Amino acid sequence: MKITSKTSNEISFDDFRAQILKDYTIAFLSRTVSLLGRKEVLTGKAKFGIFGDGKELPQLAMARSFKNGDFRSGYYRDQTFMMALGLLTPKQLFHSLYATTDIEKEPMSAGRQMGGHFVTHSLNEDGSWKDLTAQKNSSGDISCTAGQMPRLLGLAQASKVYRLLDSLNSNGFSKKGNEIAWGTIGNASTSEGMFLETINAGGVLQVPMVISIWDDEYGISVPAKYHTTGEDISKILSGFQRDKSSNGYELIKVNGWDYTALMHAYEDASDLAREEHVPVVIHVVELTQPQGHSSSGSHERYKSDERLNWERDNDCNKRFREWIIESNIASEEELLELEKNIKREVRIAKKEAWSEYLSTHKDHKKTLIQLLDSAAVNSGNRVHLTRIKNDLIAIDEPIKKDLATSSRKALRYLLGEDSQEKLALQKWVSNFLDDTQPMYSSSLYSEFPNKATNVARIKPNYTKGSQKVDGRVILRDNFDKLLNKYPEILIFGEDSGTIGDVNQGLEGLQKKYGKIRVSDTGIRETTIIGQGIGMALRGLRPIAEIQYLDYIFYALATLTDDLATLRYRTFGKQKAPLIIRTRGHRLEGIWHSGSPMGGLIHVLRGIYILSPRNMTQAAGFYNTLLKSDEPALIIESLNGYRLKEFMPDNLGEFCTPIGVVDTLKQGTDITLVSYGSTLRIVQKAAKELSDVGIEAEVIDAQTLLPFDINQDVLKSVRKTNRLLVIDEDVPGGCSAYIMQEIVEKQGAYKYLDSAPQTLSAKAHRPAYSSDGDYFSKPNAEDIFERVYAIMNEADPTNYPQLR
Ligand SMILES: Cc1ncc(C[n+]2csc(CCOP(=O)(O)OP(=O)(O)O)c2C)c(N)n1
Ligand SMILES: [Mg+2]
Repeated sequence: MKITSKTSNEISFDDFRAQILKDYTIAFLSRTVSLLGRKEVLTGKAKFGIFGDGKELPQLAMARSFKNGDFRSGYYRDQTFMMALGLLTPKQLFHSLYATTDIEKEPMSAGRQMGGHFVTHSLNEDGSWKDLTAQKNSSGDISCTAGQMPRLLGLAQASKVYRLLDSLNSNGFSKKGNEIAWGTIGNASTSEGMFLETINAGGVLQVPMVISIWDDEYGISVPAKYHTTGEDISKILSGFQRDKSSNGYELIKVNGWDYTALMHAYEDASDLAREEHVPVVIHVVELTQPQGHSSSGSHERYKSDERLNWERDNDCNKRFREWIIESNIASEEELLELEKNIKREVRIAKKEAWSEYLSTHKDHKKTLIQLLDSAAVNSGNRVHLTRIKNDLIAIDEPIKKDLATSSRKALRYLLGEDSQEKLALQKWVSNFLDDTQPMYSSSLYSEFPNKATNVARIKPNYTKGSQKVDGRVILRDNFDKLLNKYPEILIFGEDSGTIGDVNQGLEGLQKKYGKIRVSDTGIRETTIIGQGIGMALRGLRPIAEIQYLDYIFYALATLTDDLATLRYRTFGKQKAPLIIRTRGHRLEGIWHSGSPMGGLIHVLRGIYILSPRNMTQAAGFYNTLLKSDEPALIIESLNGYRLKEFMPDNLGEFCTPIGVVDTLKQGTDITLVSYGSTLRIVQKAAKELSDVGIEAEVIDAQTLLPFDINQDVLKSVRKTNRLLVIDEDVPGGCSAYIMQEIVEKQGAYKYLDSAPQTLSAKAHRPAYSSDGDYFSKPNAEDIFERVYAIMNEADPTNYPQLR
């Protein structure tokens, strides 16, 4: 391990001085924002504040070595870094504290994220990529500690892929793979599994990432001895240090108050990572947290007087300032003047941001007061309407909620009355809500013309000579076509490379396309997904394999916190069109169930969830997704790889539409909706029902998120007037979601002659073996009997009781 503490003497003194004063300006500016920002929370103007105080100096060093095309994947302490690169102004930071919903004013998330979550824009207004090599990039932060780590791995890996794959067009994404992915993480968060998993994977993959650990010896109130063995994370990581005989990391430890040592540490790390693609950890120690963790409480509660005194003396800005004066770079008076100006600048920024935040609300308030005034004049409820109006007048600094509440409550007092003024108020409320809701709800999925749900169906073509083959062969040959057609596709996962996945869906493809494009990974689901997210953020088209559906839970945090929220939390300014491939449905055993769809569809809103019944449908989904740019999870049917299907002629071309159901059997008596492998059992039961005169219509939901956007199930229920949803998830799981979609959203309740029902698996995880499956999940007899019971209730004469 290197301990760095050299002094820079490579540039002229004037340049050196100018650089230092510029850095001091940013450090002081950032600190002033932190101090004033916290006050905004304490006075109630902002809801929550978390700032970068105490961590300013190392971030200036990181910013100095950060180049165009580089990416940051960090956490909430990094405001100084963002300011140093011109990616964040004090005014924008105040806008983020207030949650201004205008993306121009609050470019981090248009008010969706708390302050301290940093983002740059990767996409143009029309959704197309910006030139990421011409700007400095920050992937969108999330609040979850260490959640930034898995994606960091992928951001770094993208450089490696762009450097090694000559065939790839890297325009706008990379210049020969010379970009570094810079990670930041707090000392306490290095205890998270995600951190350690990422460190190991980064060492194996040898990718250009520089991870800074901001070590202030605390995680909120909890001191290092509870977080870190031996209280020293770089000591722990020393086993990852590279040496002559093996790859690994370069580890650097540096004091967070030592300006020149920091500059050198970052220059060294940058050279090594950028040129040689060696990952580096910089452990920045002796940092402080002058205002305590966040606006939620003060640190005097948990730090000793001794520690508090030490922090005061060793505050990195204070020591930087002392060093500037001692080294005769600037005098005390010069610095005082500089500081005075900065304080004024920040106060102005704060004031302007608050007034801009309020201005549209105040305009609305004015209009609304006039409308309430007019509506009151001839109303029988004049007194009440005037009270609402006066209450609104009394709110000096209204938020949108105040406007919505008063106007909507006022309408209740106009019930039964008829006037132009009432109409005007009604119209205002509707317009206000229609305009405001998207500020909080847009961009969960793509809203651009190339969104996945706009990709049209292209049917698989068959000719007379079409052969029946194992389903996995269709998938394999389709992946072959796709790898050939899209050089930016990379497929990776456990056993995906050499053996071509555990079910041979990628057989022979590593040989054909090389070890970069079709690769094996370690057993580490979280960072497999992180690799995918990071690479997708940089223009590649990763297909990340999770070997079996039940093991996706190891990666669930990264999927739900990071991938699913990405487009939403960045207000549509970043995208990661990652495809996750896995297999499941009707497996046997507690950890091989293949069934837990309910959990997934609820926590993964923002990702499409597709459950193809066979390999042709699955291949069609891959083809569809690659024409678009949205993330999706595809769950192939494990027990379908060896079932025979006709081989289509147009591999790589045919497209299974997303959000469109398939009717597999026509019927008149009842609509049966199911998906995945359970569908085959439903089809079997439907045949047996036919034998007793019950004609069931069988519909494959096929895509769960989104479900049936053309409302075809409704058309079926209008015909059959009965509905049964069947799946292998727990009671109240995915089947309840499908039921809500059909009965409530599509309005099928109007056409039902029998109570709509669900038939799901038992509440426990499924038992092992064929009998375990039979008694855990709906079987053909269960389905037959449930349908028969519905018919018996409706028409006992023709369908007498079975048992
Ligand atoms: C997964 C997760 N667990 C808990 C939290 C709550 N939390 C927020 S910050 C924090 C402490 C982090 O300490 P450290 O990593 O040392 O960073 P510092 O704030 O000291 O810079 C905790 C526990 C969280 N945001 N995410
Ligand atoms: Mg800490």
